[in-house]
Amino acid sequence: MNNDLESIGYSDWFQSRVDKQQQAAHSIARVVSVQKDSYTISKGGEAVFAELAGNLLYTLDSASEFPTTGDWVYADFYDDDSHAIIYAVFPRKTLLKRKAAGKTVDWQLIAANIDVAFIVQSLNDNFNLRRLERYLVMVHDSGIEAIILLSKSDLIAKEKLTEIEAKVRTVAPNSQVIAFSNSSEENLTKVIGCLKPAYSYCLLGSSGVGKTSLLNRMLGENQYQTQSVSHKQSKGRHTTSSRQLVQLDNGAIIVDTPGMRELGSLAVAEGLEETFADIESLSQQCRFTNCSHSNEKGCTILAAIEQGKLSPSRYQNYLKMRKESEFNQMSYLEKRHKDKQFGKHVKSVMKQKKLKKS
Ligand SMILES: Nc1nc2c(ncn2[C@@H]2O[C@H](COP(=O)(O)OP(=O)(O)OP(=O)(O)O)[C@@H](O)[C@H]2O)c(=O)[nH]1
Ligand SMILES: [Mg+2]
Ligand SMILES: [Zn+2]
Repeated sequence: MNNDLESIGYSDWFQSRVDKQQQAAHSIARVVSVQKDSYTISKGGEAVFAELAGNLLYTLDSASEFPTTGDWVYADFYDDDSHAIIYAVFPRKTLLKRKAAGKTVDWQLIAANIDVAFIVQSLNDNFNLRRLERYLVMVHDSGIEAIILLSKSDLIAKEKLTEIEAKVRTVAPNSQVIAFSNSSEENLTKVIGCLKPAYSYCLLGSSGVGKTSLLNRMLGENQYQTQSVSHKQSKGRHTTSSRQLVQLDNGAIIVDTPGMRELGSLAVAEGLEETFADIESLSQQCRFTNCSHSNEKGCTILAAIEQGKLSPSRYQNYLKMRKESEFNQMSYLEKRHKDKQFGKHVKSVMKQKKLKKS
């Protein structure tokens, strides 16, 4: 395998899915950033300006098929690698996406082929267990490992911190949780110690929690712009507005993302199962297989809530997300069905036209 590509995350997973024909015709590269109609891509060195081949543009039929930050692509490089054309996109190992607001069915892509997501909440004012659960569901659904970072530990008292950490462990028993501070540098080396060469990471979390500040700390210089929360509120916009892959000195690859006001709707059956494994397993022990967990005898969920083993708000949040996810999955399938029928309709109209002509 090519060492330069490996250094930016290429692995056996991608190698075993390589398209022999594409590989023979083109180079392999990774999408570093996405602009409106163009990209920058890299073979391990400098990022190069790239555009989509007309042919590819023509065959992509939904927004989620377009290349996104972190994608592997087949491309041709021209003029001493000063620009490039993208011909095809590799299968994705993981994909972070959220449903765009509104009634559209399409997804807004956040990043592809991320191995580990840092979910950041600030300890002073952004901390919220229910929101954390939403992020966990999204990350787990993509098959990505989650590390929970509680930022701005300099702003709260030790006892309060211990209390919050304990709460976080109840909603994410299998994830690493680190409280840290960009300002006092508390636990900063511990956070940086999570980063492994050639692994891809992303920073997720609300605006103002300190994602970009952390990236700057990781880089050891203030390369990217950060902004105080109050200043942001007066301007009403996020400081970070683009997503790009950044390689650190130790070889880890990281994507900073603009803070998301809301995660959008979910359609995430698998993510729910993993994030709420405790509830899923409790519900399998109810006396009745069709238990609605509302008033039945022998309901293990109601019993767990009664005994204080399951927090009612955690259970409520689970129900809310499950409902939302079921609804979105259904409407998605329905939309696909409609699209197919529309396709058939177009075909039959074309056929009739042809018949009339002949
Ligand atoms: N006290 C304290 N302030 C911090 C810490 N980390 C970041 N800040 C401040 O919080 C503000 C927001 O930080 P950013 O790094 O811009 O936040 P962000 O998550 O990148 O925000 P968006 O790009 O809008 O999503 C800045 O004023 C930072 O100086 C910290 O650990 N402690
Ligand atoms: Mg930022
Ligand atoms: Zn039950």
